[in-house]
Formats: sequence, structure tokens, C-alpha cells
Amino acid sequence: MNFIFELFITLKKQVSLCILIVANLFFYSATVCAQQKTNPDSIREKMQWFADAKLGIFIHWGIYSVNGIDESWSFHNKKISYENYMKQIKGFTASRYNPEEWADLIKETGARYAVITTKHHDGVALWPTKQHHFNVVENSPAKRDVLKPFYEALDKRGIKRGAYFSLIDWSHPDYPGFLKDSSRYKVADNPQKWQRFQHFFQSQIDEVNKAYKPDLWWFDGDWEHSADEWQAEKVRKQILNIHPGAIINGRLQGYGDYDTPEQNFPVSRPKFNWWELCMTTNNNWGFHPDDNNYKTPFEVISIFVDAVSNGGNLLLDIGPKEDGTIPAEQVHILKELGKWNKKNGEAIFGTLPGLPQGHFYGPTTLSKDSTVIYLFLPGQTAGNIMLKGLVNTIKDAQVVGTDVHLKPKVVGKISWSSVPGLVFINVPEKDKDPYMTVIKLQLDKPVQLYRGQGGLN
Ligand code: JFZ
Repeated sequence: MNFIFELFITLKKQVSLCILIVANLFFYSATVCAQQKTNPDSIREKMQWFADAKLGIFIHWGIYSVNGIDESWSFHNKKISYENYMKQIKGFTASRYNPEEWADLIKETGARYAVITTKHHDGVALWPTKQHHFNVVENSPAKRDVLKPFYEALDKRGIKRGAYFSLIDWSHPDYPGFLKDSSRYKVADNPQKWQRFQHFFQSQIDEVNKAYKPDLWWFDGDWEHSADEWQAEKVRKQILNIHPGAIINGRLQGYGDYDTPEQNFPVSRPKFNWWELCMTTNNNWGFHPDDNNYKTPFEVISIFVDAVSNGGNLLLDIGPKEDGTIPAEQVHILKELGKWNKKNGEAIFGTLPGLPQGHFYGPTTLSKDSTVIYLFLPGQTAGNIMLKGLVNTIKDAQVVGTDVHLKPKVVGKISWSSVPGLVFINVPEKDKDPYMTVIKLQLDKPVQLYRGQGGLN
């Protein structure tokens, strides 16, 4: 990111101060969370595709889709016995699974990456693991590696391949954790057993790494053990030795590359270098026929735009059925999002985070060279919108995805003051997008903002 914001602050007695703030300082100075042990400068290059990607599709597919119950947590939280939970494996057929169709749908959304559960906390692998542990190839009627054709289909379409991998394995006899109120042993009391587990899970990671070379690793469950216990640094190196460009999410006890707030929406801009909001389309990660609490396409688009405006990505989840079909409500959301992206994508993909709060009552993004501001009109806005503190001259204003050009009006510019006037733009009702309208402002040069208090300091 190499543009600068110029912040003009007019002080009392006509002392004009011009402060240049390097954007790096603005966006990158910050508490780093997932990345305490990694150096942001050394990973910046490999993170570029992720920073530009903005949208990923998350897929929670596993034996929990057979009964349509909580993924792994249902037995852990004792809503169902472990035995009955595991019986679902006999119902996992993948009989109508069409990975090419999945990849087409993902492509249609505009997403640049997809992350699939290679193994959830229940320990059931979707690939033919050689570690003598549950997998859908040997233990389920699906009888095949369901990951391979999916990753191939993504590859064909230029979509980056992500592997969700649960460090926790509540099914493994050498893993301490099991039900919410019971554990098999304490690591300190039985280091050999824990070492066997370390060897096991690291061998599984190695299998996935060598077989599919994921572009992104999405670990989960690190909270049950420390970085030392997981040998997090070793795991990171093990992955990067095979695939130096691989990106690792923040759930590796400080050895990841980016942060993953889950189902929680930031209000002020997160100070992480890179972050990704993962979110369900209804209230559940996996297939849940009883859960009809779906977000509308408008709500999903609003959340997506808000994340992007604040420098984040959205990883939007779907939960296919055991036969491999995707619930119709989820297909609908994905297609509507895709339609919107097709029209408005230039304001999203490959952009920079938008203006700091205070200039516009809605999300914004900037083009890479920061000579374009995109204004996202919240809700069903039409009529006059207002932009404050823009020092630049606007060369052109256009409704994105259309050939409609608008005429901004500058109000209240005082000749003797360096404080910019207010920009009003009238957006006609007839040019509104059904979900969210975007206005493109072409500036005379990289954006310059006035951030002062109106002439007096
Ligand atoms: C985790 C998983 O447990 C969940 O099943 C899903 O895969 C999601 C994407 O990631 O989410 C969590 C993480 C922590 C807690 C609950 C769900 N927790 O600490 O209660």
C-alpha cells in the first residue's frame, strides 16, 4: 500500500498545518494478534492475493449433515451420545456430489478462494488418511476422496484452495479432550500419549499438504492447547517447507498470518494487518434443516461491504447435505451476492480500505492508487448524499455498473479558508441498485482529506 492521506488541519489564527500520514502507519501500526510470532513485513508479498480477494466461501461438510445436527459440538455438549453421533458416518453418501457444480457456484459469487473442512473436531477426515483413523473413504458409503475433485475444480477456475483443519480431534484415543465434562488424561501426566497425538495430527497435516498443497490453511481449535503443546512453530515450518507461499489463519496460537473474528462484527476499524470475518448464512455452520434464520442477500451484502470497507475479507459459509447438494436458500444467497458483485465488483475486488469514519455515513473503498473513492449507499438510499472533508476536485461521478453520470455540487466552500466544502450528490431513485448502490468518484489526484474541526481547532 503506497498511497498517502494528506490531513489538513486549519488552526486558529490562520496557521495551516499540513500533516502527511503514511498509510502504512494508518493501517498497519497496530496490535497484531494472530501474528505475534510472525513478521508482517516478511509475509506481505504472499498476503497480497488474500488482501485483494475480499470474498471466500467456507464449506462445512461432514457426517453431521446426515442428521442435520451441530458439527462435532452436538456430542461434545452431550445433545447426542458419541455412538449415535458416529453412526451418521454410515449415512454419508455423497451420492449427488458434483464438485464441478460447487466450483461453478463459488465462481459465480465472485469469491477468490474457498475453504473446506478437511476434518472437523469429530476427527472424520474427508480424504483417505493413512493414519488409521476415521475417514469417509474407508468408513462411509461415499467411499471416495471427496477433496481431490473439489480442489481440482477450484484450480481449473483460478480459485484459491483452502483447507480447514481441526487441531482438536475428540475421536482420537490419544487426544485428551472428549465430552464437555470429561477428558481422557492430562498432557503433563502422560507425555508419551501426547507425543503420539502430536505425531498423528502432524502426519495428517503432512498428508493434506502433500496431496493438495492448499494455498490457505484454516486451523481451528487451537484454544485447547498451548503453542508449545501443538508445536505450532514446527507445524508452521512443516507447511511452509512444502508450500512457501501458503497462508495460515490466526488459530495457531500466535503462528498464523491473519486474524479470524468469528460471527462478530467490528464497529471501529480493526487494527490487524489482515483479517477475515467468517460468517454463517443462517445460524449454523453445517447443514441444519430446522434452522431457517437466514440472512437476506441484502444483509449479507451489507456485512460484506462493511468488512471490505474496514480492510477485511468475508468468508461466507455454506453447509451442504450428506448427498452433496447445497440447500436452496444458500444457493439463492450466493447467486444474489454474485449478481451484485458482477455489477459492482470493481468497487470491491483489489481495492483498499476506505475513508476513516466521519467523512461519509456509509462504507467506502479506494482504488489502489487512491484516485477513486467508492461510496456504498447504505440501505435503500436515494436522493442527496453528503461527503465531508474532501480536498480534491471530483472529475467525474458515476453509478457503478451503469453509464449513469451524476453531478456533484460543492456547498459552503469559503474562499479564504482551506477547509473544503461539502459535496452533495443527488442519486435518482431510478438508478438505485436493488441491494446497494455504489457511486464512483474519480478524483483529480490521490485522495486528500481534511480531518479538522471546522476552522477552529
Ligand atoms: C469453530 C468451530 O468450533 C465451529 O464448529 C466452526 O467450525 C467454526 C468456524 O469454528 O468455532 C468455535 C470456536 C470456539 C468456540 C465455539 C465455536 N468456543 O470457544 O465456544
